[in-house]
Amino acid sequence: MAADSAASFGLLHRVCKLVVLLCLLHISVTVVFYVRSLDIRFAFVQNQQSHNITQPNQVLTNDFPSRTDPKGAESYKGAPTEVQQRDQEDEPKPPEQKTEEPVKKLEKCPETSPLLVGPLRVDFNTPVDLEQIKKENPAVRHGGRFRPRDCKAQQKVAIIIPFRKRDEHLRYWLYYLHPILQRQQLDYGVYVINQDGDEIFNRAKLLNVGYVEALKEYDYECFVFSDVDLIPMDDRNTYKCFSQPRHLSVSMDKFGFRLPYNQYFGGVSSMSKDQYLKINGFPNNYWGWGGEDDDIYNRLASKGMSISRPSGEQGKCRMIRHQRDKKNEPNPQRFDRIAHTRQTMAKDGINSLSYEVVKIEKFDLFTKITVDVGKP
Ligand SMILES: *[C@@H]1O[C@H](CO)[C@@H](O)[C@H](O)[C@H]1NC(C)=O
Ligand SMILES: [Mn+2]
Repeated sequence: MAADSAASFGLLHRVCKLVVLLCLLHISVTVVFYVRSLDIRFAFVQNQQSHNITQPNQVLTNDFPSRTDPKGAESYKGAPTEVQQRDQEDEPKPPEQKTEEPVKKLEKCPETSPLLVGPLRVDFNTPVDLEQIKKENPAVRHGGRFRPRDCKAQQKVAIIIPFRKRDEHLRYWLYYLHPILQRQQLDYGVYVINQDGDEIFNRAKLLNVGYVEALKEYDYECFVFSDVDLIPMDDRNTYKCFSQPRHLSVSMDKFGFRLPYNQYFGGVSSMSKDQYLKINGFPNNYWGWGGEDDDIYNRLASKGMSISRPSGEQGKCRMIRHQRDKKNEPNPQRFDRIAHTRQTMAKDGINSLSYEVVKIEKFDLFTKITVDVGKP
């Protein structure tokens, strides 16, 4: 009997010890997780990006084509002519230095341009040619520069387009965007940053180059980074900067007019000089397709910035369908890279950018800067 109870007491003792130990373990694990909760949340965000689960939604809403406002389509042709005629009168072909001078004696343009028309018809069925676009946009000056005649623009905007062998897309971009940007009353310039050679493509590095090269030419305060194949379907989606970095291509037809995921920052975005410098610009070492936009998002988030976006309605846009480019294969290192943005961003960015300008060409509707960005 005595031996029995001694044995069960011993067992109880051991069970109690085990329970206490488990409690301690539980508490320490809880504490560790609590302390690292920020990191975990961050990793979760990256996880969402790396999965990239959402596939392009092929379903187009039925009401999409009829959404086009006929009035909008009409004034689309009509609105700019007023601007054009005035410009033709006194400035046949101004030397481009003129743009560098500060605009004097002009009132600031209103916060919201009165020239906007709203939804636009966008399609890629009829080819467009540069001569035609030039004729339709006589107020656009050499090198793809424009500023409103009757008021001082709210912002000086450089539009940076990473590019290689997409001339047809560029023509559509110029055809649709020049009238829109003029109606938005921006003081803007269009910079096509053309990657020289046939090495693997580096979108983010080209964007960095565009930032530096545009600033050499004019005192830009805002930078819009746009893929060449994305066209906004509403001119109320103003290509300017906001108090937070802006994501403009928020509802692409390619993704069923939805954001593919909350942290998505690809396609078309804008940043002020300050915002851009705060994150040390963009990464230079994403060669090939994908991830560089997620890296940029991580940079912004790690500096405590948030993303500003237009409404889904105003943020609609269309992507010109195309095959995947040669020499722009998905980058197998991208998942690993975006997992370490916070560790790498201070060393990799505008402060480590190196490239060589091969050629600068001023066309009527844009400035083309061909650069050697090297290879991995
Ligand atoms: C995920 O997909 C988006 C949309 O196509 C793309 O922009 C982004 O770079 C992709 N990210 C990764 C890590 O592949
Ligand atoms: Mn594309």
